[in-house]
Amino acid sequence: MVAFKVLTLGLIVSQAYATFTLQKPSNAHLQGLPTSASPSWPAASHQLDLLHEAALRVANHTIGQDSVSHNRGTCTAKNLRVRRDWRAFSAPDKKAFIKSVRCLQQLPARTPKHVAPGARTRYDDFLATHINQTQQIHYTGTFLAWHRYFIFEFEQALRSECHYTGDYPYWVWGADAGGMEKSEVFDGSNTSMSGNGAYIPNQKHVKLLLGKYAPIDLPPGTGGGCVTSGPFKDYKVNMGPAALSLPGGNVSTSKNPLAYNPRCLKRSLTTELLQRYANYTSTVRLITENDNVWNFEMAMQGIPGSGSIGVHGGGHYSMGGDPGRDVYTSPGDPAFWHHHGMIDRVWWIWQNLDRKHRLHDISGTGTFMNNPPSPNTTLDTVIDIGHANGGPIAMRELMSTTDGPFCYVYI
Ligand SMILES: *[C@@H]1O[C@H](CO)[C@@H](O)[C@H](O)[C@H]1NC(C)=O
Ligand SMILES: *[C@@H]1O[C@H](CO)[C@@H](O)[C@H](O)[C@H]1NC(C)=O
Ligand SMILES: *[C@@H]1O[C@H](CO)[C@@H](O)[C@H](O)[C@H]1NC(C)=O
Ligand SMILES: *[C@@H]1O[C@H](CO)[C@@H](O)[C@H](O)[C@H]1NC(C)=O
Ligand SMILES: *[C@@H]1O[C@H](CO)[C@@H](O)[C@H](O)[C@H]1NC(C)=O
Ligand SMILES: *[C@@H]1O[C@H](CO)[C@@H](O)[C@H](O)[C@H]1NC(C)=O
Ligand SMILES: [Cu+2]
Repeated sequence: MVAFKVLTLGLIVSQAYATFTLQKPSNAHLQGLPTSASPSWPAASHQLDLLHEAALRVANHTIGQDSVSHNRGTCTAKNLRVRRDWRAFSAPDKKAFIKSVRCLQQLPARTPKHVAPGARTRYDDFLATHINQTQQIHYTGTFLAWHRYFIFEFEQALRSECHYTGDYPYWVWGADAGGMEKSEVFDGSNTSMSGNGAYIPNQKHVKLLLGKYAPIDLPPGTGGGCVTSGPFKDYKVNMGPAALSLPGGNVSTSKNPLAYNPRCLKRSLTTELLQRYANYTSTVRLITENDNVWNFEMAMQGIPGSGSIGVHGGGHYSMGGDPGRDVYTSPGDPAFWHHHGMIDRVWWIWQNLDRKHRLHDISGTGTFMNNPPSPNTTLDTVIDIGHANGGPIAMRELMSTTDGPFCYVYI
């Protein structure tokens, strides 16, 4: 068994150093494009579309031209895949995606019992890997590329083991900042990723402990119990919790988060968190106001001490419940894949708006806020996703979505 340090987000960052400065971006390459975010959500939504279109033009134009991967040249316009907004999926498209996720949740695990006794399904192989590596893949130099590879290999498993032939989805946070209950991802219909949890009255607020920093107060949301409808009503989260923030301020942990602990999927949809941290304006700000990857990845995850949990934390915690409020166990919520599709899309937009400087930009080390200290992440750093899928792979293969193992763009 792996020695486990089960810590809350707060305890891990308690020794975090660093003062952060925002640099003035050099926007020469963004001619005619927004260079700052509009405070109006509809206007910012339009800005996001413009930034996306510009990124897509560049990405389409540079297919096959990347030069760092060993796989150079295997991605062409012919085998290019696209990733799409969940709202652009037809009902049959949505059902096909959902069906393949449910299929992975029924296939037997590959992870050996002695490695993760709770991993019962192929879906759990991904969950076990994320629990196991949480402290090496968040607030690290590998954060963006690791999750790019992780969701790509999940997509590969859907295709090769569950006959999925559709596109990979992303969740546009800003579109749901007016009410998550109406979201096509969370409305509880048969074409959603299931909806809210059963309503539990009088829930106290959640407090995210941030070590020496003031705790961040999160409202409790509109659900709290098990999801009551939709495709994942009977799905069981098999592992965790590892560091689950509970209403009232406690954190729930288990002695071995990889042990078998089947329980319902709980949610407590919290629109207020999307409004605060992941609205259209904050998404456009993230893209336009950060000119190096350190600032970008820190703003995305929330700069410790700033009071922000970023679009990344905003999306995760807005699902609420269990495992949505547990950084380690978050892939146990099947909407994880839509959320991280959007995370990858935002990185892809940011990269393509200044490919020359940003495609291979890496900053950070191999440990959560460099605690304990570890070497800088570089293009040569090798990551792996354990028994989930794929094999060990160098960061250099993961920087472009049309190079290395990848061949996709966002539309
Ligand atoms: C880029 O390629 C995608 C996929 O082939 C296509 O759907 C899209 O229209 C293209 N967009 C631009 C701006 O070239
Ligand atoms: C967790 O990581 C360690 C070290 O890389 C590895 O030996 C172990 O098999 C991993 N466990 C899981 C569940 O992937
Ligand atoms: C949703 O699926 C359930 C279970 O398969 C079924 O009973 C129900 O009629 C479906 N509802 C709609 C609106 O399709
Ligand atoms: C928090 O945990 C403590 C100790 O286990 C317990 O006494 C208390 O009731 C818990 N508080 C809440 C709000 O669950
Ligand atoms: C949108 O998000 C930003 C955080 O990035 C926040 O400062 C702002 O208040 C939010 N907008 C609204 C209208 O809530
Ligand atoms: C690691 O990265 C930091 C920040 O970019 C840099 O100051 C430092 O010199 C690097 N360390 C090594 C050993 O390259
Ligand atoms: Cu993660």
